[in-house]
Amino acid sequence: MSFSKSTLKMAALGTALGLVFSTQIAAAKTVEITMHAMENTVEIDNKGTKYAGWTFDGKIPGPLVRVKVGDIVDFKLINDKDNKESHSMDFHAAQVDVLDEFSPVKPGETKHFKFKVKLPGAFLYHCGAMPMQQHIARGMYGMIIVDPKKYTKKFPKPDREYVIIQGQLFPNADDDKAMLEDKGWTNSLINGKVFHYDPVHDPDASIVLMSKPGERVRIFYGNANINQPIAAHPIAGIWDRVYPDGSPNNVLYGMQTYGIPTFGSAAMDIVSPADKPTNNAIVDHAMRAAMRGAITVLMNRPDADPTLGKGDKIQLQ
Ligand SMILES: [Cu+2]
Repeated sequence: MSFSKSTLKMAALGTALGLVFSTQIAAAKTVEITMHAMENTVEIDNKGTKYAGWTFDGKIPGPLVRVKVGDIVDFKLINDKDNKESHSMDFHAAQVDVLDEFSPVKPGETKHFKFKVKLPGAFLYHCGAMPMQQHIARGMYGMIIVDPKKYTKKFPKPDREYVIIQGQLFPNADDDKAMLEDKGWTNSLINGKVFHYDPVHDPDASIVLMSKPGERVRIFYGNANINQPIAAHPIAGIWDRVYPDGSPNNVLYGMQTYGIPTFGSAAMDIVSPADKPTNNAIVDHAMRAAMRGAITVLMNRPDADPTLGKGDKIQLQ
């Protein structure tokens, strides 16, 4: 028995490629993420009203994913076998093949794919299974923040960070045709709940965003509406800087209101006066959204909870 020259050559080439490949993998950090597509009941307001949601990992929004430029995301989507629907994952931070990585996964099946994050920003992710507007409206969205390798003068490290993802509540969860036309929605959802962080408009609200006077607070604001843009404004303040799509490469200064398109985002910095306690209300200044739940209170006071807006308290539940 003997190996032909070409077989040996192939084997040698394979070894060489293997070495190059493993060196590349070793240089980048691989971040393993597993999510379950779930068809589960969620609470869509502060008093616990139930809704037939479709979710990533059981909540609206899905888990906050945070990686750094250059990392490799090793992702598994498990569609639980008791589900009725196919689901999928569309990461806006990925540059892949819509017909491959983002394709629908049947109940009981798992999709596994990897991608390298090449650009910094605050990207949304969502289910792309049809009817897509229904999978989004019922709650299948979230954010992946891709941090730059370094903070800079143009994009300084903030003192606190918060994620706000705004969506819409369609009480009739089965009417995907109405959803498509924005018919029948009753409320705006902020991280899955009406007036989630606004005790001024909802006495049942128990959480607010907090900072100390003078701190730089960075709001990563994502738009998970079906069709409507968001007019993001900090009442009683001015955005010190706005980074469209959360990218350090895009910077605007001194903005009153910034428009965020559907399934786009912005990172927006607010710095409150350092000499006194104040409050801001971060609103979607489109009144149809604000009055239906899209108001978030940011309290700036010396005794602000030091744990809020850091670590795992960035997307508050
Ligand atoms: Cu889905």
